[in-house]
Amino acid sequence: MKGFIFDLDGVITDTAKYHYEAWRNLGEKLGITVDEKFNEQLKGISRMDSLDRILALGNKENEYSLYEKKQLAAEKNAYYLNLLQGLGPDDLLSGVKEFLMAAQERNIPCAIASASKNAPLILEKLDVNDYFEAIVDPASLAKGKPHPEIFIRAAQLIGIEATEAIGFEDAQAGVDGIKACGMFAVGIEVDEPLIGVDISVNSFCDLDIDKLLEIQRNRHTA
Ligand code: G16
Ligand code: MG
Repeated sequence: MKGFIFDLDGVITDTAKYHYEAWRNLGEKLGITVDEKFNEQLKGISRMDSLDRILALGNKENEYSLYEKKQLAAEKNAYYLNLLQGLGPDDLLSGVKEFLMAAQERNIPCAIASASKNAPLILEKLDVNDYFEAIVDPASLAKGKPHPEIFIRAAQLIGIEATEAIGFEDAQAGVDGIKACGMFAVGIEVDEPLIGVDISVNSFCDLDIDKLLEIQRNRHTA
């Protein structure tokens, strides 16, 4: 048994840049500079936790009530959703569609393990819903990435052990979660190097599905 577990933002599509733009915009309003380097720490982190990190960056963590924070998070999400308006199948990252088709041909189940509450909407816009047997609902989780819960849940949903799955991530928090449950980690590295991955590539174009499965098999029996 095997299966593939994908992060969404930065792996299936480049919505990571829209998250960054939306947080930067909110940061400007609050007088907090969210730069590209700091943004790396927000990748894979839930909406409210990201907001908490930004407020802490500006030493403003005690300035807002929970109600106000929820409003700020909703404001960021509205800005983000606006940026997503034109999203379509052409926005799949290179090689993703071919990889998903190859998985389907081999009857390898695929699941989404994304911290994003917008994941179902994004998958629908990209027209790739049919390739996934399961999407973890991040609202159902006790802990976010880097905790492994989301990856363990994704494996359960497709009926395999975490150690049988291959996880794909672009963020350090996600890679840490994948490795914490003994899963094989493929890093999609664009800017920052990812620590602890089993394999790293720039895009799915660099991945041969059969070779990947062989490497994972050998790792297991080694
Ligand atoms: C993504 C992004 C994060 C974002 C989080 C929550 O996670 O990487 O930057 O804060 O989802 O997204 P939303 O506000 O849409 O619920 P992932 O796990 O897909 O990389
Ligand atoms: Mg990501």
